Amino acid sequence: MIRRLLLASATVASLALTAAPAHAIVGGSNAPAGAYPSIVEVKLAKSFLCTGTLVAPDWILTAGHCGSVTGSAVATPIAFPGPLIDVYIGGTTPGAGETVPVTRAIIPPDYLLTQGHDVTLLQLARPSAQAPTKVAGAADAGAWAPGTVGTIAGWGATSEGGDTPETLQHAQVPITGDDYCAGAYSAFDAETMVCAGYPEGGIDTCQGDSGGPLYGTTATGERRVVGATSFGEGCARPGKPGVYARVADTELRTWIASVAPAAVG
Ligand code: 4AZ
Repeated sequence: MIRRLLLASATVASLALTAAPAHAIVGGSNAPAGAYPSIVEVKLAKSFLCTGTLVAPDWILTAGHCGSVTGSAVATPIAFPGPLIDVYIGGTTPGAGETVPVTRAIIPPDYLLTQGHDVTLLQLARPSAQAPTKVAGAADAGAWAPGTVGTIAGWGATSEGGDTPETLQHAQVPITGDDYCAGAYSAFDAETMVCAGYPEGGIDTCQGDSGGPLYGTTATGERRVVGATSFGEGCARPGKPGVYARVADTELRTWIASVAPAAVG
């Protein structure tokens, strides 16, 4: 399991020195302006890049390892102070999205205990003017059933170990079965993780896409968030699908609803 955040010994002070080069989606294409009003570029301590989704007017969903000061090296619910988190909402070029101050980052208490629960909620000081995309509800399970094609979007590297893009990237990937993902990753947990990708690889999330959306479509054609980019072995490798926090299923959706009721439904 690789969450290459390079925050191993991170203190906030050392972050600026140790942060990884910002690395998008592999195998994607430029997103048209305005196509994803809810996509968020998340910058931690001015240097370290994640992606997120505006899930309610004043709440952004991102990865647990993006909100935690120790990153993925030592999972902890100690969150980054809000003022060290910059967010750019709904843009398609770097730094161009709407900026709104972050009040605080909230990490699920279970993030400490297990390898799952890789989510963080960022509370905004005021509502964003962009249109949020809510987390899918219990009635929307078809939106992320195995074989269903979801949409990934993000600001991360466009090749494994490569550079970040000048334009927001997006692509489509099929959601895999849980057994398939368990075979690919020994740490797979079917309550808090869901995988997506082609068996032959080629299209995937990558470093810097962490926390960003895996979007699904409801039976009535509405976009909903079904996953938050979490980890994977490399990017777009055959047999190694991307792993996403399973935000629309009971365990994580219940926590999200308890913190930000407006984010689900
Ligand atoms: C990362 O390092 C990362 N291929 C995110 C997603 C994937 C791999 C790595 C999935 O943030």
